[in-house]
Amino acid sequence: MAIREILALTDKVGAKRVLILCHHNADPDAVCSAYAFERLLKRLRPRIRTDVRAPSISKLSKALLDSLPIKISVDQPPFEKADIIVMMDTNTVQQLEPWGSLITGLSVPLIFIDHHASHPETVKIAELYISDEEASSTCEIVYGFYKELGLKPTAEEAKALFLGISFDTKHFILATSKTFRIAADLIEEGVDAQEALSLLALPMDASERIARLKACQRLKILRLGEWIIALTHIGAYQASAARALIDMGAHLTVVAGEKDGEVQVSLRSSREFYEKTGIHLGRDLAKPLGERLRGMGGGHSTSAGVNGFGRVEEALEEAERILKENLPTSEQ
Ligand SMILES: [Mn+2]
Repeated sequence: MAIREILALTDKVGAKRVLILCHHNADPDAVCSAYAFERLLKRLRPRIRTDVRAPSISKLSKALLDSLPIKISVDQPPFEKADIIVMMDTNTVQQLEPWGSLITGLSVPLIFIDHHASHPETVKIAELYISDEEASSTCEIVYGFYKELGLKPTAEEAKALFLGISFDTKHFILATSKTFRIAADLIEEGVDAQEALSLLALPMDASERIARLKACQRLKILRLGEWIIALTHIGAYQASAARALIDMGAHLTVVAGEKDGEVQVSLRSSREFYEKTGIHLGRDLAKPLGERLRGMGGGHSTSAGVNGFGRVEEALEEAERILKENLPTSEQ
């Protein structure tokens, strides 16, 4: 029904120009669903001129744009020229800021295609609201359009759809049986799953790689009971280094950095550490550490940060002291 309703609307208003928008900081699902939808619309109504835009594009999406023939501009579109505006992966116009407020004032029919919980304000302003909360991604909904019409995506469209689905399902961790069926279809259309998934790893520049490696070089490893704690310092990329150390096997990591007498600390722990010890990094480590460093600290259960004053050595010593106060100290 869905794609037929969209076509009925474009035909009814005699649409010559269709503007397709992604939410701000457009993620791969938004970007890829916009691309596939644009291609499909062009195939069905070749005379329609399409224009795909986003107020901003995520770092990962930008990297994907290099390997797919997707053209998306971040310039403000000439809204008055559009006969229909289609919002992809978006459930409120606020997600289109700074363009959101401009869109609500228009008399152009608005179409929303999305898989998030539908929003009552959007229901009011939408001419057509295609929302499927069961769908893993907007790309899954767009693939449904092809199915509905008995069409097959081209190899490039299939690749884009596969990328959007992989991203939104966290590499299929959140996939349903339907998602796997669609993924299988797309692979049969020529998608190289291994290559596509590798594109979703954010490229890392040389300075970040070196920062991570130096953080390892300067590592102090501590055992508190059954827990392995990794403490280190690095001038930049503290959060990236902290994530890397958790991936390498530390249960908890403290990465400090210093600049002009100010010290910044990134804290990460494994889920297992939090569940077994009940130590909440934001509350039990970042907050007291922030106070001891005459600054502020806070965050989530397994991810937190501190900004304060002093030297990295001091920050790491204080963090160690707080951990020893909170954990059984059978240090080896
Ligand atoms: Mn999405």
